[in-house]
This record gives sequence, C-alpha cells and structure tokens, in this order.
Amino acid sequence: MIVRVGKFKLEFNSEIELKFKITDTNNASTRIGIRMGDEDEGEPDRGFTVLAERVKPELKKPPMYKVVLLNDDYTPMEFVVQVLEIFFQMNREKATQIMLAVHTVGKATCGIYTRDIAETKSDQVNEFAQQNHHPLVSDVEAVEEE
Ligand code: TYC
Repeated sequence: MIVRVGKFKLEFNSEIELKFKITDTNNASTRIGIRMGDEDEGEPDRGFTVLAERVKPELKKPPMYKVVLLNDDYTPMEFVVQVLEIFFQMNREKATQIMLAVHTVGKATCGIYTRDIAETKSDQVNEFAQQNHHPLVSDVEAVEEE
C-alpha cells in the first residue's frame, strides 16, 4: 500500500493498522501525529515516531449578554412581574424579587443569553410594554469575559 502525504510517499509492505485513543481531560485535546525522518533535510530514516501533543480546545465559549430591566416611575409592578413570568420563565416569587430589585436599585439582570437570544428577548419585552402603553424598557449588556 502506498500513501502519499505532501511530498512524502509512505510505502507499507503489508497493511498497518494504527489505533489511537484520545482522552479528553479538562477540556483539552490531544493531537496525534506520525513523524518520519525527512531525508531531504539530511535526517536519517529511523522508521516513524508517534507524536502526541496537547492542544488548546478549538471551540471558544460564545460571548454572553445580559437582558437588563430598567426602572421607571409609571409601569405597574404587577405588569413587570407578568413580563418576567412570560419572557423569562420565572415563577411569581422570583419575578417579584427581580421586579423589586429593579424598583429599588434602578436595574437588574433578568437573564443571560447568547447575543441573538438576548436581543430578541429585549425586543419582545419592549414591544409588549409599548403595546400595553407602559414605559417599561429593557436593554442588552455584554457580560465581562474572564
Ligand atoms: N417603579 C415602578 C413603580 O413604582 C415599578 C417598576 C419596577 C417599573 C420595575 C419598572 O422595571 C421596572 N410602579
């Protein structure tokens, strides 16, 4: 069997089966390769060496965004609680707690999502408030990366 890899031609007298077990620990992965002496570079032919190298994971976590609810003087508390129940799947107790945090502190986070989901949720809340003639506004803020 002849296998060409770039400028190399690998010739095997009989088929060789190579089996690799790659164990992923701590989100790191291992890259396995085969290195052969490059005779063009004056390296002797010593068969091949198996190399194993730990590499960083290629997938990065996506940046996350908070949907933040802002206080105002006119939106009824009951309406804010309903918004939190409908758009953020909170139960009444949690929704009341977040509504009161907004009322006393000025703003509070209702949920953390990827960018598209955060923007959609915020738009839905703002549209729902307008349809019901309340000045309630939510906004999207980037979560600081570690
Ligand atoms: N401050 C409002 C009131 O006293 C209640 C309120 C809470 C409004 C949270 C907006 O995001 C808000 N009726």
